Amino acid sequence: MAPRCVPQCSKFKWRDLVELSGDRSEFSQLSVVAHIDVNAFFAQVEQLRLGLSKEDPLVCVQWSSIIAVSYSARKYGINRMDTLESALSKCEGLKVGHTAVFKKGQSDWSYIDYLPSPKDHKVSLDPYRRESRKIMRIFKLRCSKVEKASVDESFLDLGNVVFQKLLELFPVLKNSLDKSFDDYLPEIPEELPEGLDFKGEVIRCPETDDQDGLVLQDWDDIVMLLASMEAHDIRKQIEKALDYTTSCGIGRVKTIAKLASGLHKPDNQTIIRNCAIDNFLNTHFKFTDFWGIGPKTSGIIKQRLLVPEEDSIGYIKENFTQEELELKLKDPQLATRLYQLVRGLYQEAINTRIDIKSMGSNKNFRGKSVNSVKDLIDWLPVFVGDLIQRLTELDEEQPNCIRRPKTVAVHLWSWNGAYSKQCTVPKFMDLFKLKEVISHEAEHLIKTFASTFDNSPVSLFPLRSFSLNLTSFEVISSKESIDKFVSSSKRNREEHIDSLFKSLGENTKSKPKVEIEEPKNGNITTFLKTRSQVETVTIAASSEDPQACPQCGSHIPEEEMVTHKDWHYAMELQKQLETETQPNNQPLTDVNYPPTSRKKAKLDKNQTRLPFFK
Ligand code: DCP
Ligand code: CA
Repeated sequence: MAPRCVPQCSKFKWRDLVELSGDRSEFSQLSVVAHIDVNAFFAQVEQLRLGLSKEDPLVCVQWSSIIAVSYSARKYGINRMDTLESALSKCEGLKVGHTAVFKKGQSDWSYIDYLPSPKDHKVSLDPYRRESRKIMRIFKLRCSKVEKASVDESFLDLGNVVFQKLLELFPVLKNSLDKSFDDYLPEIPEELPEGLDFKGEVIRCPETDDQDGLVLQDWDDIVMLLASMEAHDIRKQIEKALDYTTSCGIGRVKTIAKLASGLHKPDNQTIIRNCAIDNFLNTHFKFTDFWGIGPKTSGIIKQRLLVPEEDSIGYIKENFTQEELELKLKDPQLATRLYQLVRGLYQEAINTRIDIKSMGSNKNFRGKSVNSVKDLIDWLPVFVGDLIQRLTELDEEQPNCIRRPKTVAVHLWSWNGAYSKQCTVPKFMDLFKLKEVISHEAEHLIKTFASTFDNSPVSLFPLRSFSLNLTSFEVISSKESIDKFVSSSKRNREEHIDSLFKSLGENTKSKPKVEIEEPKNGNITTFLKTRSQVETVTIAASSEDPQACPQCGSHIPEEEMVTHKDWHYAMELQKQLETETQPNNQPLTDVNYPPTSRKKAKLDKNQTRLPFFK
């Protein structure tokens, strides 16, 4: 039954409405956010890859562990805790899709038509990330602000699009040229325009809804109704274009939308009007269900507020003012957050940028499968390939904000302990160059480190686990997009490096004839001699002279350090070229940089007239 309008004097001002159209619409009093989560994500990807229907029960596995269960398989009582064996015993016709894998020694993943062994394979999640990016593209076409929360979850700020719809559909809003920001909005009309109705499951509000159905009283109810139609449309577009079903929650803030999206799964959406927030939270959740309240924080809250197991949200809401929460919790920030969370008022920004700080590729090894330096180095292409793939994705996702790591680190876990070693790398824009440098540095770090065990009674092998990490990511602005070799404003150095990489790509043993300018105070002989003692030099140098080069120990003025380090790189690469046969890699093309995204008009707080009707 369509909802009825029972207009009340609006609680909202024109300012609230106008803010819905701006850059920070998620902070408007009329804000509306959707959380969309793909159903049994990896299982749906595997179902499509294998040409199966949604009715075919399927599990996605990693070795013999189940990592995703299709909804048709869930009907047989299969869940992630099952082993593959127990799942097969619950459902005879169960289909099994194994994730894609890298094979030892190879930098590209593939699907193989047998159950791969973890002994010589590593799982690749790249296929799922690719599908995730396709979904993201649709979100971004439909909505100006999208936050990727995980591989299959996103928050969409629907404020802007709902604002447009409000103006299109409600003349009472459009024809109010003489209003000021601090005037209250008019009452909602008594009749909704034709065709408007909620899409999905609407949580009831005991105070306003009655036996005849849902009641709309103010503009926030209409905002939610329009948002539900929009979210439904976006989800159906995803299903039509990509064949994935999703679940969705719609509410005033991210935490409410997130909790709501899990309520009706699969392929459905749940709408929480502001008037229904209390009923929704009290009926279905505890305060520990809120996103961002981890075990440690919840422990503190439980202990200091003596929260009962049942109705914890209602208890906190009814028994503590904000000041009392501050006094009891002794943490004003947490007190404010909790106060707002239990009322569904906790407004958070929709973060459209991924602020990556580090990236790792790791693997646990079985038995004695990695029993020597050579065994480990044979695995390197897999780790490097995995990381370069993810850097490529990062560039694609945020072409205006290219990030590169400053540091490469290797972490090795043997039966005797855990060890780490790291070094800095130049921030190459060109991922082909970066790939070569990472491979080279990782190999060098491993060899240097393993050599310290040469005369030791303790053995590094067999290795239990290994991780290659890229850390200290920094944004390279489009202005700075030329590799560091250029930023040192020494063109000959750039040409030199380019020629080095060209020869790497051409699989030639010929030595490029290049002149390298010797940096001030630099000493190549010292460097080459101390090459295997990089770490020792770093520690010794840094304790005595903060401006010592970590590689050769020479004192270098701060402003010349980058140039100096670049020089080391050039020397290293040249040395490597002289001694090794290089793989036949073709250089990747550089990433493109589209112009900055379109700007939206900001609401000027001093402005008193409404700009959008002009
Ligand atoms: N995943 C995983 N290991 C886990 C949890 C999840 O590899 N322990 C992967 C597989 C999932 C995907 O992440 O498909 C998304 O995780 P979700 O928690 O969203 O679970 P699903 O999408 O599989 O199911 P649901 O429909 O309940 O969201
Ligand atoms: Ca999911």
